[in-house]
Amino acid sequence: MRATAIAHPNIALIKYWGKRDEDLILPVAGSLSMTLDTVATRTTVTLGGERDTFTLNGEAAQGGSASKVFRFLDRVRSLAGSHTPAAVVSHNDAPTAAGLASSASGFAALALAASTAYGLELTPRELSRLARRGSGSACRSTVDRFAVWHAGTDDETSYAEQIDAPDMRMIVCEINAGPKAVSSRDGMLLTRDTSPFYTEWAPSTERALERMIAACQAGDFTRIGELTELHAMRMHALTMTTEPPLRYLAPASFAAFDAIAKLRADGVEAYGTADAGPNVVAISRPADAERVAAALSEFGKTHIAAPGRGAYLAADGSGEAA
Ligand code: 2P0
Repeated sequence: MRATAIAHPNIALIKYWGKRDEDLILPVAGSLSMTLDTVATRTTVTLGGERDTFTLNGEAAQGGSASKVFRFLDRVRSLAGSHTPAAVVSHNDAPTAAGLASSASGFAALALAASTAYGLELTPRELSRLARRGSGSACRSTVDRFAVWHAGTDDETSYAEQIDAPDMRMIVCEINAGPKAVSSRDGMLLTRDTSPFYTEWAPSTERALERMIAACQAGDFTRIGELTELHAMRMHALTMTTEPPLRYLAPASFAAFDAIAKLRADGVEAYGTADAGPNVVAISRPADAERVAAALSEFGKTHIAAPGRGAYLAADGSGEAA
């Protein structure tokens, strides 16, 4: 009747950008990510009450974010054969300060807390598929350490599972660049509808993913890094060809990529990536992370993340989110 789950964001090395099905949230291509051990979303779902409620960071949520959560609860109830409303109480460690999208950790935690509260016993694959329906990238935050999201062709075949990769660190650099960019969801639609390069994006991403999987299996950090930066640049190049152009990277983002290249020239292996915003995330071997963080600190607040756990239930089973 009540469950609390914790989940962390993930950052993709091969990016998800574009859907083949908006309702099922099936991507046009697979992707691969690291789940972070920093920044948590903690969510408690309690069954009962007159109607669904959603409290985020101590305030009753309204509008779009609340209706997304309520639609998600409807989906869980239809799986469980229940009509009971629920109270969702969620706390995000650093909703904006970390500069990390909260939808991945948010829906991964909600999928686990809600499915548990409604008495569903989901397999890891089923949990990943359920999280995907809330937000595509959330399916990867149900997985420990490194996840590959198989694009699949339908609801059953589109899920994330663990993949081995060498230990590494992500250095998150929060670059403050003013007004908020277009959301990923809207940006993906604009790209599909207006970029002349969109048709080549999906097959080239699948090829990049195959190469990335091979590099992970070979434990080849250098290759992983090269492919990571290449694929991030391709995603940003693609968004810049929409009408009107979507430019997520700021001048300081490019300066951070230059600093990463300079580190490499100086013998420190670091590689950069960036999501749908100006923040830059570098990857490095564990021993180099502090040096990379120092080099990026002039562009914004930085923190270092190691591979972390996929969504998990709170140990005591109670511990309601604040
Ligand atoms: C990724 N992003 O692979 C890419 C890179 C943003 C840039 O996954 O519409 O918030 O909820 O499925 O999951 C952001 O996409 O989008 C994302 P929806 P989501 O991390």
